[in-house]
Amino acid sequence: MNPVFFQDMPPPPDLYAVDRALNAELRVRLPADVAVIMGPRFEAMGKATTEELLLLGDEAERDPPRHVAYDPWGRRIDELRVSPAWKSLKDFSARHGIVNTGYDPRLGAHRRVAQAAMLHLFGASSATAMCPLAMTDAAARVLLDIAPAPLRDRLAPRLTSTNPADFITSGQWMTERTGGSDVSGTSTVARLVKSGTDEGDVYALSGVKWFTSATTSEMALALARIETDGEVVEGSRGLTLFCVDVVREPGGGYRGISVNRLKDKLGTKALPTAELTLDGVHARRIGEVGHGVRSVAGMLNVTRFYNACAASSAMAQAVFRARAYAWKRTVFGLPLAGQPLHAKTLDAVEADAAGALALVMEVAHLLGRVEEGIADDDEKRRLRALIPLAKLTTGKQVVSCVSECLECFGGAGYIEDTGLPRMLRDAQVLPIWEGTTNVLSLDVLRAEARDRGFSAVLAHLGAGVAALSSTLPTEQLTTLRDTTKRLVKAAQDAGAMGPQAMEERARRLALTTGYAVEALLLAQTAEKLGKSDAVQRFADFVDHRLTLMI
Ligand code: UCC
Repeated sequence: MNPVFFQDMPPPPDLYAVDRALNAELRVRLPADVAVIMGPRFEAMGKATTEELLLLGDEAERDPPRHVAYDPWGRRIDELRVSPAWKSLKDFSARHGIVNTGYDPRLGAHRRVAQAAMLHLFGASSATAMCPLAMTDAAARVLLDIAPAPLRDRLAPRLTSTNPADFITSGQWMTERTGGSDVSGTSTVARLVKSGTDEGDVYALSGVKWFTSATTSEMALALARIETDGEVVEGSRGLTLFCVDVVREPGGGYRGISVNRLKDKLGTKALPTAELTLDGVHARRIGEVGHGVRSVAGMLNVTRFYNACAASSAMAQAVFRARAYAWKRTVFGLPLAGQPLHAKTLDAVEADAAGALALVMEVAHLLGRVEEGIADDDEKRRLRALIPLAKLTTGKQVVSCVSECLECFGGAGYIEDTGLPRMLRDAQVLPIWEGTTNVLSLDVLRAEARDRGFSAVLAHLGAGVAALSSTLPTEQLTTLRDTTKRLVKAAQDAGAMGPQAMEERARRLALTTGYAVEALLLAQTAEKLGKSDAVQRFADFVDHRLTLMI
């Protein structure tokens, strides 16, 4: 035996090459003409995650942003100093068309599926550069949908550009000290400066924004309360959506904005997240006065979709790192991968990641159809409920899955310079921002009350499960059928008991629905492909998420 033993870390995985669940999704979801366009781009992105992107991400994490409030002579400059790698990540994402893919007319209704695959490859290696891209994509969506044409035409092409010299990113300034979930307490006021300009009415915004992620962006969408003759309308019905151009003054500092401080966060260290004081910064109104929440909903739908993509990406990355390690690591005379209990654990987390990806892809499929204008009413209603369901379900999955994968490394999973603990810290933000598990469970109830969205998801689930063939493994098929029956009954019982009972049960109903839909999607893919690994993922997923402990 070698007297000196050193364990090597396996190289990071190229998910395009190793992730069989991704491969299966692309095969069943993308038609040949779209696959021809996207194939080389997926390949390039997969390769980049083991080379260029890997280096940029690590460098951005090593050199986190700093806030320099004053210059040596006491002038307020408010510089947010980010690493060169962080800037290169922005260029990289423009060149690879991360946002642009969601707007590429050549991809038709498949654009969001293609984009979800890009995000699945990119996200976990991006040092959270995916966060500004989520907000950028969301801002483009809102501008295209509701902004005055000249404003839309000035900004949307830049937000979706593939040219790094043109590409800009957007922030999202909603959260104030009164809360991120309940925006009704927003105290930022907007005072009219000039009405009737080409790009819309200009207002001056004043207030404190408590969380502004990606504060180095060139623009932001912000909620504020219009003040007329010193009066405002309280509550969320008094909110309006604005588009802020973030402008640097020639002598330093931002025009009408000061940076109070950068947040000291648990993770997402490369991402500058700041507290800002707005002091009369100019902004254009977009959307109707007093309909800020409804105007911002289109933005939330896109950022929540990205959030779910980030979760599936982190899960897959963690799983395939743990798998690669299990082949390298020998204990008790055998590679870990050859030990039954460890192998079973890896199968379970791989199936969990596959389930999350399947749900992401279903949302992407529906989102693409809605944006292309070809979705029917049932698809629109399902999408309305599936977005919060996907965000909340994958947000819970990613934390437990990444934690399990770290455990697969033993003590090394707890050691900073292996890079593994960072994955867990970064995963923990995903159930929090863009709506916590509880807030999104309540949003599912809102989707039901207004659009019968939850009913549409349950009806689709019931019909899908009933149509599954008995060629799938009997035990797991029976478990999925039983779960679906119990879920539908629990939803009906809660509905009959009234609003309070419904709220109390919203989280359990939402999570059970999320897992059941994932199981159904895995089963449908297994049936379509008839491949043993896809069937096994369905069975492992049901055992992991739907079967009681014993
Ligand atoms: O900003 C943050 C950090 C940024 C980081 C970005 C990361 C991106 C991901 C990165 C991936 C790597 S964190 C802040 C996040 N904050 C939130 O997500 C807000 C969470 N809270 C909610 O979602 C609440 O449910 C609220 C704020 C929407 C509730 O407000 P209201 O005023 O009580 O809402 P209402 O009255 O129920 O709804 C007002 C209108 C209604 O339409 P109308 O006016 O026609 O009756 C609703 O139907 O808005 C509509 N609406 C929606 N429509 C509300 N929510 C939605 C929705 N989700 N979709 C469609």
